[in-house]
Amino acid sequence: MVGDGDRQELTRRGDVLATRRREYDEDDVRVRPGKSSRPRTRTRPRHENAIDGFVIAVDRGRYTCVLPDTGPEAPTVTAMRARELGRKSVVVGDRVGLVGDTSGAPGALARIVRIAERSSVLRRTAEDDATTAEGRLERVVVANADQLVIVSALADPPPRTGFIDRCLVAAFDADIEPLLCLTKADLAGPEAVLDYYTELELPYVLIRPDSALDALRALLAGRVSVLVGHSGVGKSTLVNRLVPEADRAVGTVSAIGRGRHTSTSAVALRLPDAAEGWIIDTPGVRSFGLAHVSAESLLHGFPDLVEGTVDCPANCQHTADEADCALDAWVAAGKADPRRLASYRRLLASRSGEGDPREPDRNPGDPLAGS
Ligand SMILES: Nc1nc2c(ncn2[C@@H]2O[C@H](COP(=O)(O)OP(=O)(O)OP(=O)(O)O)[C@@H](O)[C@H]2O)c(=O)[nH]1
Ligand SMILES: [Mg+2]
Repeated sequence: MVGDGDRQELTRRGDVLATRRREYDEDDVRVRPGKSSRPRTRTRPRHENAIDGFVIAVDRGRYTCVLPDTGPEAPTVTAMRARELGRKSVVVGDRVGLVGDTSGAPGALARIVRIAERSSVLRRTAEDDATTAEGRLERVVVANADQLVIVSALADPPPRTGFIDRCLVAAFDADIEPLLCLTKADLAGPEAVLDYYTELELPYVLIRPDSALDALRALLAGRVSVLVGHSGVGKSTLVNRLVPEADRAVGTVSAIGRGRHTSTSAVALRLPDAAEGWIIDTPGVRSFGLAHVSAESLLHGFPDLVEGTVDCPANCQHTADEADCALDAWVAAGKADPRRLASYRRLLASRSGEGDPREPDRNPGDPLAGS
């Protein structure tokens, strides 16, 4: 039996809970109930006081941020994540809300209380195969990039169009504009690679140690660009040329054309002068897994093939064993390079768990084809 007095007491408690519940925002949904019995409202940072920051580096739970409208001389702000962010990851390129000590003084620590909606998210998976746990392990490489600079050396290590194709798929999937950056043009010519992409009208730049970088600088100005590529292709070397004070460590390439994974984390660097842009150096990757991209979306990375699928039967999977896939006729008619179709089909196959996507010899007739 609940007496009147008790009922009032219950109602009052209910009101208090309801009020508290209304004060929570969507971030609280992800918070696991803490062991502490203190009301969470009291420990929550005051979001309305948060100031904007841009994450330029992440290192063992510490986030280096710059504040907008501050010049290159302004101190950076070191921050940690507020507990209430839950499992949301903060990555380089994120625009965040900061509270606490944002002075940038030595030892000062701010807190990230908010992650702004991302205009783009570049992801990659460890493997292609979405049917295995490792395959599904997904990493956000960077947030809010507007340009994906696919860096490939023309030699040492040799170019791999399979890898470039994967990056193109990731770029189209994330709605980030691709730019092909062919380095070490002093060691080999770009003809073979450019020939492969003839149908694509892919913007590209050629880099040699003594080349002027004006064309590249113009393409980077005013944008957030992220460099991706195998280890040893010269990403950090390029960043050091673009941003002389960057001082990024540069590695050597072994006799068999393998880089040494010199860079170990992504870092955003402000482009000098009036360029108003950012360039993000990333660690070299062995592969660019695409398990997070649907089979349907894979095709968007192959704009030269898209039109060829118009005559395909309904539900055509476009694989090599689809007898009526119209892509074979499309390529036979010279509308696209047969190597591009082979590359697309290799990706389709590796997504469904067939074969090792990183195995460069899957197409022995085509030395460029590895990924
Ligand atoms: N010949 C030649 N060598 C280059 C060029 N660019 C870079 N290198 C050399 O390539 C090697 C690797 O360069 P890095 O800049 O460390 O390569 P990275 O892509 O940052 O490698 P990771 O950090 O391991 O991913 C260094 O020995 C550079 O001197 C180039 O245009 N021509
Ligand atoms: Mg590097």
